[in-house]
Amino acid sequence: MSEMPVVDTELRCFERPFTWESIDAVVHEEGGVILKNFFSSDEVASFNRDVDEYLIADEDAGKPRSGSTAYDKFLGHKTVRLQGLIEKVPNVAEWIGHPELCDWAGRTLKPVATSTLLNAAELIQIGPGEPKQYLHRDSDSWPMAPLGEHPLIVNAVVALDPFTLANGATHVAPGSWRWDRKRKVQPAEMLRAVMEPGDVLVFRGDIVHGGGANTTDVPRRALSISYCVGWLRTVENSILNISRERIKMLPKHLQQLLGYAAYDGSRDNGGLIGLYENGDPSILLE
Ligand SMILES: O=C(O)CCC(=O)C(=O)O
Ligand SMILES: [Fe+2]
Repeated sequence: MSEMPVVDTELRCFERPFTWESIDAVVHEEGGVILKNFFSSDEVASFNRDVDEYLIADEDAGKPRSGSTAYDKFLGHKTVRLQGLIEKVPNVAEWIGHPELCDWAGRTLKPVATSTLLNAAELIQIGPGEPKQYLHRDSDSWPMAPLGEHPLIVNAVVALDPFTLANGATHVAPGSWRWDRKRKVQPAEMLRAVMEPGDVLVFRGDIVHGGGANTTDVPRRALSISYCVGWLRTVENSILNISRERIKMLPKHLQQLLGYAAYDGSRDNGGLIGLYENGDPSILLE
């Protein structure tokens, strides 16, 4: 009989004062941690008010329409997903560009990239009756990319509602980037990210995870901010989703995160990519 791997029964939690060094080490080894009270209740309340306002104005917003039946099921027919968030919820720019989250992403991806892109910033509101999402790795978006010691993508899921076992708290399998892709997950290997609003689940995008079923009668809202290596095609096309006028108003590091920077691969004997007219696309923002 094969031996069952030993996993903790709960995801590790950190609360300020914490050191990013210890978080980096746990994320690298186990795959993810929860940062308690990372955003304040005032920040969450104000963010939620802006999202409510947007959703009231457009009841059909965020329905899956990928054109693929399987992918739409993955996105969730009872789930509201908003992209292009910087146009819809202005203050989200500060969360996406949060210096500590961006630095964490940059450090984690540094062994495999010299700069980072926003892969996607999505509001994910799992509605009542939504079944459990397919377990997946966010890195499955690039199925040809090998799983290795260092992830190509990292994700910060901010709880904007309480995350409970009943309303869809994210399922997470620590250590699972070390598994063969075909390996079936055992239920005992999955943990749940039970969180309070303002808590953030930070994780390597190559661990097996997925949104939970929402068996309650109210939605479960989250903001997922994923960052990837700067040489990858991103899930969300930020350059098309966010107008150049809006991007011009953002700080430089966010402009770069959204794609207005060439990727310089010369550190690794590579070239420059993402060019505009043979040069850096930031010229378009002048
Ligand atoms: O909403 C969640 O808890 C996770 C969703 C997720 O993993 C995804 O859509 O890629
Ligand atoms: Fe995911």
